[in-house]
Amino acid sequence: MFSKSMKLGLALSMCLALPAVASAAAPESDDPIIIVQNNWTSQLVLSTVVGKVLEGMGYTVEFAPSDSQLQFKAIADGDMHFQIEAWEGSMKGAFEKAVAEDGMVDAGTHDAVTREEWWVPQYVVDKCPGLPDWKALNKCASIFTVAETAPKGRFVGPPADWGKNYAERVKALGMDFVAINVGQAATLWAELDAAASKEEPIVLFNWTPNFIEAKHKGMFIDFPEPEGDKCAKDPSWGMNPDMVNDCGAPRSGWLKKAAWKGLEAKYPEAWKVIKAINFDNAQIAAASLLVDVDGMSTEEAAEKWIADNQALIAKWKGM
Ligand code: TMO
Repeated sequence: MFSKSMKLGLALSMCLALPAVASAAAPESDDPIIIVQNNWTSQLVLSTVVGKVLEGMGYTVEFAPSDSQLQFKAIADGDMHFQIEAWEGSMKGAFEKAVAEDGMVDAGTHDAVTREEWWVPQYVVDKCPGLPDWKALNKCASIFTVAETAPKGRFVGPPADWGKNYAERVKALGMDFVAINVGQAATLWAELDAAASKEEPIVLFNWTPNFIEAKHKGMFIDFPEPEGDKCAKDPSWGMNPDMVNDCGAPRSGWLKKAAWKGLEAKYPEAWKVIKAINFDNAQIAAASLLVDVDGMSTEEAAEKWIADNQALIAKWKGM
């Protein structure tokens, strides 16, 4: 048996030998931490990055795919534990409702400034004078016509779960467009590549930070700017007095983290890491570029991103 002082000495030397103060007490529970995954590249890569970091601290991690609107209620209920990329343009309504009504925790805002909006490649700007103003775009609607939308123009819209009702915006603003949603993000880029190779007009949903900036020049369309919740909730606001959604998405949107309220008490060291995570635009764009331009798998991209960001990750861990 050890004497009291020997035990103390042993305990002290063990403490000194531990490299990471932040992970000294983890894992507080072997129950899995369930990380939400959505259907766009940066979210998939960065959620995998965070999962690997938590695994490295000794936690058991599971990933659960979720719809980007329904996820917030699931997080509030503790069925899933956190989300690393909640975007204002497409998720503000569902996010804020889950905080206000269901007790979901707003786990902080990243430095990244985001935008999700109709977007045209640069060569379209020459074919349609007056861009990026939405009224100028609308005057050119006919150059975006396809058989499916004739005589109106086609807006290549996002997968349905990215929240915005673009058909409603088109109606509220009286635009000569039909919104045709894609099933998955990859279809957006396939449509863009196909159009760009022939310099055919296209207007599609895009966002920033994203990998696209590195591959195609272009610009977002400027719609009337929303003012708080008024455009989404008050029909009398904006140029259409009878309808909501007569505006665009915010031009400088937030990017937030969302968490289950029980996370802090059950996994305190993991919570500190999640609180500390703060992505900027370049870090998010890099994550998507590794997959969508360099052709890596999500797993490979996560490993590469971790290797490229060692100092940052050490900071998350309080090292
Ligand atoms: C939800 N997203 C960032 C793809 O627009």
